[in-house]
Amino acid sequence: VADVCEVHHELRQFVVKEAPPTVFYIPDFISEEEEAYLLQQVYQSPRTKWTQLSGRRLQNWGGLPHPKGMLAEKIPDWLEKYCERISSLGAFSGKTANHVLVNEYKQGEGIMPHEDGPLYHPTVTTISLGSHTLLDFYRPISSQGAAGPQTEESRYLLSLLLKPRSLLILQDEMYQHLLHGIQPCSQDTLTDRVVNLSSAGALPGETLPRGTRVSLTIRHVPKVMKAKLILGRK
Ligand SMILES: O=C(O)CCC(=O)C(=O)O
Repeated sequence: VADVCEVHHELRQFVVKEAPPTVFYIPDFISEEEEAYLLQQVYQSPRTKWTQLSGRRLQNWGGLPHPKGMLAEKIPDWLEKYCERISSLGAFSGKTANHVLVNEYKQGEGIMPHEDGPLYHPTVTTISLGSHTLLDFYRPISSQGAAGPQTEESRYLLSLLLKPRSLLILQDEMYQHLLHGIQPCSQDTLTDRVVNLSSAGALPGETLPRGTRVSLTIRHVPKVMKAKLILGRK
C-alpha cells in the first residue's frame, strides 16, 4: 500500500521544517504571466459562478463535494492544467485533483479558523494570486486538560506567509489536526511566529499591506458519482 503522503523527490527541498508535519512551501511555483492569465480567467467567469459569503466570495469548480459522492463536473482547461501539474508531484498519492475552490479576499477580508473535513483526500494545495496573506494555524478546542479558557489567542500556534505565485501543500497533522484561518486585516507585520519567512523571502518586522488575493484551492475528492449512473436510474 502506497503511503498517502508520498511525494515526488523534487518536493522534499520545500518542506517547512519549523512547522509540524507536513508543510511544503514552493515560492514562484507559477510565473507572473501565468498569474495574470489565471486572474483574467477567474474574472472572466460568468457572474453566476460566484457565491458571495460574508467576508469573501468564491467559485466552485468540479462539483459539490457530498458524503454520498460528488456529482463530478468538467474542470475548465485553464484550471485542469494546474490540477495535473500539482497531482504529478505526488500530492494526492497518484490520484488527480478533481476539485478547485477559487476564493477572493478583498483587503481586510479573511476566513474563520476551520478544518477542511472528511470529504477530501487529506491534502490541500493552494496557489496564491494577486497578494500575499498570512495563513494562521490553531490547535483544536480540547475537551480535557484545559487549564483556563481556550481563546483563539491561546490556541494560536503559527502562521505561514503565502506570497503571490506560491504553492502551499498541507498534509498530515497540519491538515488533519490543526485548524487554519485568515485574519480579516488589511496589513501584516511579520514576526517569528511566521515560520517560513526565509523561504518566502521576508524578514521579521516587515509590514506588508494586503491587496485583493485570489486563491486556488486544489484538492482530490475520492468519492465521486458518475452522471451516467444517475440518469440511468429512472
Ligand atoms: O484562501 C486560502 O488560502 C484558504 C482557503 C481555505 O481555507 C478554504 O477554502 O477552505
